[in-house]
Amino acid sequence: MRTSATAEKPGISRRNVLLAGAAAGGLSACGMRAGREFLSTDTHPRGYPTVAAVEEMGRLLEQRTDGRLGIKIYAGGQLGSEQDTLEITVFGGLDLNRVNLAPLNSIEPLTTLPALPFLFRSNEHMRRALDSDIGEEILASLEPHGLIGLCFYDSGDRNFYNTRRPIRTPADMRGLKIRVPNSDLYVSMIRALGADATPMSIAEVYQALVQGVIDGAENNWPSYESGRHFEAARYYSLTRHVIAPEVLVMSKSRWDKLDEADRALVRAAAKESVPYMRGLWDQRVADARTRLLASGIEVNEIEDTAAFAEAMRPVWDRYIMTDQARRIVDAIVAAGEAEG
Ligand code: GTR
Repeated sequence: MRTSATAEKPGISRRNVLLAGAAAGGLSACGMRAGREFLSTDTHPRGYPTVAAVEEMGRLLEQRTDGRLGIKIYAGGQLGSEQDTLEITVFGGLDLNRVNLAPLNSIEPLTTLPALPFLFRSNEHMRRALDSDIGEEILASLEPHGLIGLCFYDSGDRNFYNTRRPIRTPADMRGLKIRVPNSDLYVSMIRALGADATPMSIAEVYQALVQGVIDGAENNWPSYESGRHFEAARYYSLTRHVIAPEVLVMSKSRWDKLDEADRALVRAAAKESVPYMRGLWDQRVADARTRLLASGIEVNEIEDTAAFAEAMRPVWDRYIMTDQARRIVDAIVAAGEAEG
């Protein structure tokens, strides 16, 4: 289990080269890469909105090509962490990958911007900003890294949960060991609140909570529920500090082998899966919230979210380093102000 406070830098480890080989070779040996069935992976299990959205995209592709194109999904993190499967995707061992923005942060700096703390005012604000040219610009920034950004999906708001106490003010965070995704941006956010950041894959969080390796983590209602983290960490505090999206990427090596017509089909099916996902997402958040409240967890609203925003604000300066980044952040903020 990784417990260092700095997120692991990208790089192609020997282990991941082996994993990539196993994924590409092993899956093709089983005949699963026959035809044009794209292989996709997701850390979430079947039934989770991100998985259902990619299934919908596959259904659209099959329908529009009489079964010539389709998608096979390895759900539930069975092929490894998001960081590992991203490397496999870059190598071409996987065709599609649905990840959070966090594991892309160390690959492409522009992906940190939508994950800046207290940037989006609401889910609506995020949807509107990323449906515009800004979203396309961030997706396109992945191409030099061997990935084609196809679309963003919802991830709702991330809140802190822990085994010790309700978080009401930034001072309540002091000294807590908080798991974060493998991203320096998240490490910086936690440190800005005076807590200790522990990057690790989401698959390890439940055990780490139970064993007391960490005191808490942060995530949206559906992930807090589906990872069963609520069983170990009963205090869920609605800081809503990040409203960053999920993203669906395709391996550029696979993309380069598609002709123009198939690329257009893939792009269109991905875009059309977005409104479908949004409907499922809103329902899933409401259902997860209802079930979690009924399970007896202790939930608290934050009276003064500005205190958290202020404490985390220095993180913005650290990650807005270029004119392009400043322009994107300004445009996102303006889209929120237009919302009123
Ligand atoms: C979830 C997200 C996952 C994963 C996870 C995490 O909200 O859907 O893709 O990134 O958070 O915290 O690792």
